[in-house]
Amino acid sequence: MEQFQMIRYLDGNGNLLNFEIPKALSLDFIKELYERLTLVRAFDRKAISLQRQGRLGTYAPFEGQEAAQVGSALALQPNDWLFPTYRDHAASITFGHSLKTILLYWNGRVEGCVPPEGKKIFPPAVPIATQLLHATGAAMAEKRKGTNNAAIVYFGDGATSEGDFHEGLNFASVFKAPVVFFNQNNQYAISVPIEKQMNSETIA
Ligand SMILES: Cc1ncc(C[n+]2csc(CCOP(=O)(O)OP(=O)(O)O)c2C)c(N)n1
Repeated sequence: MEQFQMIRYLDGNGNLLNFEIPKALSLDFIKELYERLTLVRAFDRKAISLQRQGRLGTYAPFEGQEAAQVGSALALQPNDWLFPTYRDHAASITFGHSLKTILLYWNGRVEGCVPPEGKKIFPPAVPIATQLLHATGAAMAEKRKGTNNAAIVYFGDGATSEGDFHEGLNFASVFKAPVVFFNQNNQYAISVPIEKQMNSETIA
């Protein structure tokens, strides 16, 4: 089986490793990416602080997963669908959610589930892996309607141990649904390390 390896662009001190900036990326776009990463990291740290002060009900941090979320959400077209979990606010913010909406969500307010007008962003899925089925269904509907719209669905390594994960992938495969399954393997299902959770060598 092909081995997948970690991709690294910076060393531990922030020095650039052997990496050339792809020609397709303009300096302006690189600055935009950096700005977006900085924004979501600041938001994440502020939200943790608010939660510790008792001013937010609860909060699931995403530090370390910003680039995966910002980059993938920026690759979407405006009419695509986004299905996040409780840990994917960087993706939702990048695709159009306001910071205020996310804070309302964590204070248990229903307004926190409402996307901006015309944006197809689902409320964060807390029941693990259920969102894979929702995304597959939305993508199948887009296909039946004959549009070019697609769906992206985020999920953790732990979610791959759920039946919903397999059902979602199977339906998407059988019906050729335009859905991107975007796994973020942070090595833990909250507290259970990946080697205790699966026998697969890699999630891919
Ligand atoms: C259907 C369901 N079963 C169990 C839980 C309890 N639970 C909350 S988070 C979690 C682990 C999720 O792990 P992973 O998908 O890797 O996400 P992350 O660790 O990034 O939060 C579990 C089992 C749940 N929320 N939903």
